[in-house]
Amino acid sequence: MTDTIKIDAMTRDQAVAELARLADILARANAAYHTEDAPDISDAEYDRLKRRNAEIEAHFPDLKRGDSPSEQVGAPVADGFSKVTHAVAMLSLSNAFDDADVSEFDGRIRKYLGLGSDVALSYTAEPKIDGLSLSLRYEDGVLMQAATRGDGAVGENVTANARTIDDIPGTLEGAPAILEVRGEVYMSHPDFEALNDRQAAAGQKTFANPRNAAAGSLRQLDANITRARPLRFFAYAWGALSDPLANTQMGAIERLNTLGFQTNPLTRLCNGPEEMIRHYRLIEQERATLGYDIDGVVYKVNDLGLQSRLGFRSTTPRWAVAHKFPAELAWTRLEAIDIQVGRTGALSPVARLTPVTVGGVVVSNATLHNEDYIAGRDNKGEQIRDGKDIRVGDWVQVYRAGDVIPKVADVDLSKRPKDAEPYVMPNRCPECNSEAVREPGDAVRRCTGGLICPAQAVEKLKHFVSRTAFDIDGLGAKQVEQFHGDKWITEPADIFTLRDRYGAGLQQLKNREGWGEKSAANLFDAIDERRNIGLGRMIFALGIRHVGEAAANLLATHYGTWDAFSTAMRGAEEGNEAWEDLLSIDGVGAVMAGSLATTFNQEAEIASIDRLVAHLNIEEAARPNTSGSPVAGKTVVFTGTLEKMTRAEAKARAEALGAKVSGSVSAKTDLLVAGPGAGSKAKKAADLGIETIDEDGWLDLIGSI
Ligand code: 9MJ
Repeated sequence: MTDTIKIDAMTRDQAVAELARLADILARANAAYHTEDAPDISDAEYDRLKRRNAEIEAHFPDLKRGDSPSEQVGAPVADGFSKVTHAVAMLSLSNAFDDADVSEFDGRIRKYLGLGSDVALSYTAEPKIDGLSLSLRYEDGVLMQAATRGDGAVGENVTANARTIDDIPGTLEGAPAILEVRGEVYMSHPDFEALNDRQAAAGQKTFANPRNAAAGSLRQLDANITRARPLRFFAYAWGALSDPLANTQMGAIERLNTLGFQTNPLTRLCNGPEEMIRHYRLIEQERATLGYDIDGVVYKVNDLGLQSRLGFRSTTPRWAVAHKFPAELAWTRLEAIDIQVGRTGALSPVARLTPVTVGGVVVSNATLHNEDYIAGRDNKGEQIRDGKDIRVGDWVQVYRAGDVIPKVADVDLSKRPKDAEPYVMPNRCPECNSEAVREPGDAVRRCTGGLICPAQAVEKLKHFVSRTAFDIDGLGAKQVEQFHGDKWITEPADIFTLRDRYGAGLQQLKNREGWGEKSAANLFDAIDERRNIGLGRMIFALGIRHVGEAAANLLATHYGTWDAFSTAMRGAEEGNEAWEDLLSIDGVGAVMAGSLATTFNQEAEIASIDRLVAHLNIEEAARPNTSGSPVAGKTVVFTGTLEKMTRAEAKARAEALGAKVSGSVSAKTDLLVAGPGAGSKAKKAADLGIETIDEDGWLDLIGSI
């Protein structure tokens, strides 16, 4: 037993194990003492163990744990969790909504890998648990850290809480030295009902659904509360690994199960879309009796070698997809159509509904998309809903899938009031009365007020501070609206001068209604913290049309620095070199490029962006880890026929290794990879004296022949 080992004689491995054991005993003792009022060890023994823990930490300072008992004085720190940067990003999944999407997923994969339809390709299919994902880091078989997904790159350190979950082993036998296990924390239906009953009986808040209950329970600052909540965990994936778990997804899941994790018993190996869809139907049938919430079925390419060739798009793996269950539906009356003005000036019609419960949630608003949608046409002018239009007073069918905004799907013409009139979209902005026009090819009518439209300005600001953009603690949509209303903040740059203008003097934030000394100081500090910002977040935060989070990250990785990005955007003009370079990014098309170029050519916009940038330190984008890559920073051109990989795969792999892939040979080209049939490009490269190799030479060079 490690308790008897003298600290002077301890090996590092013994110290790791003993620190884990002490953390566990002391956390349990704390729980027993604080929440259950039933101490399970004597005070003297508690003090002795705590001392022993501190002495081991003094001997091995680098082994001190994230959740060290020395840092805990009865209860954990009260103002939030520390942040954890995931060693391997925690990804989300792309979605499939019908059978055709599943076949397309298989088709995409075959195309990417260059596999004909005659080649066997198997997939795992497993229920998609509706909980919250968690990453567990084990070092030498000892649980060292548990982190929530957060934004995928940085999550919250919830180690002390994860230790209270029975399905999460504290130690593992025979695991790789480094092993990050990923899976879902969830709450079963009976446990959820019982928890809500207890909460109600104690006069405390109840939870709307098991997912919220699980999230609320895991994210407790006091691990003793988490301990009293019946959370469970299914393992289904992994992050950093020192040795592979297996050669296949199925083998890896079985290995995780052998190591002591719960894995889902409905996981099956399927040979192709037909079997996948059959298993989906079976899981759908069993859904109601499983005893926990699932919201679809996840398919993953079984061969891990192929998974690694397929790699990732910016936020989702190419080798997996979530086949969602159909949305929940309900009928209700459309009371009114209101117009909301978005940050890009888009006029969006919103349905105001007689409140109705859809899948356990009360819905009173739904999106109506745009005027064509209301009229019964899609964006190509073709009929939807058999061409039925939507009118105020109609009975409409509302649906919601997962967390998305509810939508109006259908209308019941038999219940239409006699005096109902076709809806007419306003041709003036309801907020600033500027003309609202619809450009050819745009599905949306837009306010032309630009920066003078208060609705656009406030929506831009809300987007700027949103969770996936600047994410400033204490500055949400509500606060931004108030500050904008009082002209304290009219553009993003104003946020960063708030302390100078309202931190002291006659008019002060702390004297505003709803604010006090502490909350004002906290806000100023939270703003200061965000003066350092990642390039991807910065680009996304600008709210440029067509530039979503994934695209912003692609741009950040491509350009690396704010200077490189903004210089390129200011110089981009259709057809020139900067424009072509922008289009060479996989995932950037002409529409997005046009939107970026337009934004960076408007004087008022540029001036506003420059005022903002002056307050910031924009961090360089994390490049893919290309240390040791023989092609990092090189410009590579592929030409001719590739036989062992498709062009898309070759490009994605070269980019992952830090190379830039170009479509044409020029003096800037470092390397030409020429397959059979290479023509003018090979000749030009020879003329320019550019190194040329064949496909095997390329695979040899990047170390994967
Ligand atoms: C859930 N939620 O059950 C994944 N998931 O794999 C399963 N999520 C996943 N797999 C890679 N079964 C990213 C997410």
